[in-house]
Amino acid sequence: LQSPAEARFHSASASEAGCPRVLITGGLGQLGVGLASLLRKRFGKDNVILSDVKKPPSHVFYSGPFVYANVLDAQNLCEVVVNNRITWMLHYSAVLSAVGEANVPLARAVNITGLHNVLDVAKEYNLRLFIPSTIGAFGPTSPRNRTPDLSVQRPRTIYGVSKVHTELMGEYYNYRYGLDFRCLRYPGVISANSQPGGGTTDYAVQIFHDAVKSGKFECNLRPSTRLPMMYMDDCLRATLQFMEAPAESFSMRTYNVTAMSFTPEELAQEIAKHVPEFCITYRVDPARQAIADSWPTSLDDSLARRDWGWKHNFDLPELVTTMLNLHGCDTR
Ligand code: AKB
Repeated sequence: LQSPAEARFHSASASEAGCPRVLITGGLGQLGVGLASLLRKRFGKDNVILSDVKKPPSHVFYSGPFVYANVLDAQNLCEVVVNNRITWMLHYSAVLSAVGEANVPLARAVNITGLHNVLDVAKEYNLRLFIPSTIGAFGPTSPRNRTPDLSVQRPRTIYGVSKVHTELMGEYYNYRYGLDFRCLRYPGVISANSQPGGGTTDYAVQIFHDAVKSGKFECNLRPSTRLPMMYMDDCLRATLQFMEAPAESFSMRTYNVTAMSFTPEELAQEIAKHVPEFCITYRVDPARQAIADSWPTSLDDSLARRDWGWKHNFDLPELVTTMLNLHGCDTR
C-alpha cells in the first residue's frame, strides 16, 4: 500500500516521465466514468482526475481522484489545473440536443461560455485539449448520407450551433496560438452502465433497459429514422487513440468517427432475435423527430481511418449481443 506522499511522488514521476496528468470535465455524464476507467488503466489511477459540479456516487468517488470543477468559473478551473499539474484536458461538460432546446440560456452558458473558459485555461497552461463534437453540428442543408468532415454546417439546435462554435474556436486557437486542440464528431453513443442525459439518440440506450425489464419499448422517433451510432467501448477507444496519435499524422483537427447506422425498426428487429417477445411501439416526440430529421443518416469517417488508424469493432449484431449480455439477458 502506498502512503499519500509516495503516491504523490509516483504520480509526479509518471508525469515527468511523459505520462499525462488528465482532467475530465463533466465527468458524471454518459461517458466520463468509463473514459476515466480506460485512461486510468493506461496512465495510472492517480493521473486521471474526474470532475463535475455534481456530487459523485460513492463507487465513483472511491474509484479514483474526483474534484469539484465548474467550467463557468474560470478561476476554479485554473486552480484545478495548476494544483493538479494537469497536462491534458478532456472537456465533456455540455447540455445535449433535446434538453438544450428546452433551456437555451443554460445550453448557451455551459456550451459556449464554458467553452471559452476551457480554451483560455488550455492556452494559458499549454494543455492538450480534447472536446467532443457531434453529428448535431450538421444541419438540414448538410449532405445527409455519408456526410464528409468538411461540408455545410448550419445546425438548427443551440447544441449544434455551440458545437460548430467549439470546432471553429478550437481550430482557430490551434492555428493562432498553437493550442493542441483535438476534436471528434461523435455519433449517438450506446452504453450499458451509464445513461445519456437529454439527447435525441437516447432511445437507442433506453430500448435495451426496457427490452430486458419489460419486453416492450415505446420509441419517441419514427421507425425509419436512421442515425449514425457507436458502442461506448469503440467511442472511448477512438478518443484515447486520437489523443495519443502524433499531431503530424493529422490533416485536420476535427474528425468524424462512426461505426454503424440504423433505424429504431432495425434495432428492434435485431433485439427481437434474442428477446423473441420484444415489442416496440411508437409515440413520436415532434421536437426530437425534427432534430433527428436534420442530422446525418451516416457519416464518412474515412479520413480518421486513414490519418490515425481509426477502426471500429462493433457493428449492430455485436452491439446488441453485448448490450443484452451486460443487462443480464441470456442471448442465444
Ligand atoms: C444527442 O443526441 O444530443 C447526442 C449527440 C448525438 O450528440 N447523443
